[in-house]
Amino acid sequence: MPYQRVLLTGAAGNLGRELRTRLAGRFPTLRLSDLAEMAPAGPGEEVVRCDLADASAVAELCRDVDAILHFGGQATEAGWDKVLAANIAGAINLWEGARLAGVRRIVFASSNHAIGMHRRSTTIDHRAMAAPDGRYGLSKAFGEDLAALYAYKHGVSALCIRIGSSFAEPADARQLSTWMSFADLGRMVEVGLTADYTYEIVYGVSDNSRSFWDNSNAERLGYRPADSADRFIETHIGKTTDDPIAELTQGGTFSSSEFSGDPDALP
Ligand code: NAI
Ligand code: 15L
Repeated sequence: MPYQRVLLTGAAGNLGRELRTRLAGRFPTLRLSDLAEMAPAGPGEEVVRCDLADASAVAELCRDVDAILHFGGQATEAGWDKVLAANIAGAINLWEGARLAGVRRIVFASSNHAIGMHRRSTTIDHRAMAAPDGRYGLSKAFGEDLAALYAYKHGVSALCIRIGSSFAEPADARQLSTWMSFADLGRMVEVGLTADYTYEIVYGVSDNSRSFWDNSNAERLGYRPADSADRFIETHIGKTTDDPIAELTQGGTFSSSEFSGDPDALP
């Protein structure tokens, strides 16, 4: 059944602005939301400012929506107060608002930092255990479990995209493994909206030969990345950090920040 109204959270952010452009005209109505100011509504758009931490405002935001692209929230490591409000309370409010409004599907911008403590030398797939590399990563692992609860118990299907590094170009040697082009992000979101599934985890990554991840689950669902970080290998290869924990782990400096554990114990 086609979607009449799709909600995009985080619409003022880097990826939200990309998706807004790519999704223009794709649905009868695209409802755009963020805490921050957004460009005024164009044809087929609604713009609603809303704090994800405000449960009643989020419930209202979800009304008359068929599907949600949840990209809003704290997007890097931060203190518990920010992570708790934007990503944990915010996610609870969003999924509960979705359930109350009869939303059928949520495509969730999870992060590689949900599994960031895994070693780079281990190629992991969507079944790997969570190994968050900080408070932010933990909030994404929580969001994935919350999505499973609402998918299996309440019928709100969910695709959790563990996005690697989605920027215009890879910025360093690590991103030769983790980079996802904006166009491939758009392709993955399209899979999230249209494929037949109840609950799935995939990696948000382009077709990088140096990827840390086996993304066969995304391919099974229909994802066909067209870009690759490989054309930037010459630019970044060898430009590693002098941070051994960052170099050892998939999460990089998110993992090494505040690290006080045993490197030999890492998964
Ligand atoms: P961003 O920081 O540019 O965008 C996030 C947006 O969320 C901002 O516009 C911000 O105002 C909004 N926001 C923050 N707290 C909010 C709240 N309490 N209520 C409502 N809105 C709030 O980040 P970016 O790069 O666009 O990322 C988008 C999503 O994708 C985030 O959830 C991030 O965790 C996830 N992600 C992004 C990656 C990337 O490489 N860009 C990698 C992995 C995950
Ligand atoms: C993320 O989750 C962040 O949102 C983004 O800013 C990058 O740091 C990315 O991960 C990454 O791991 O490169």
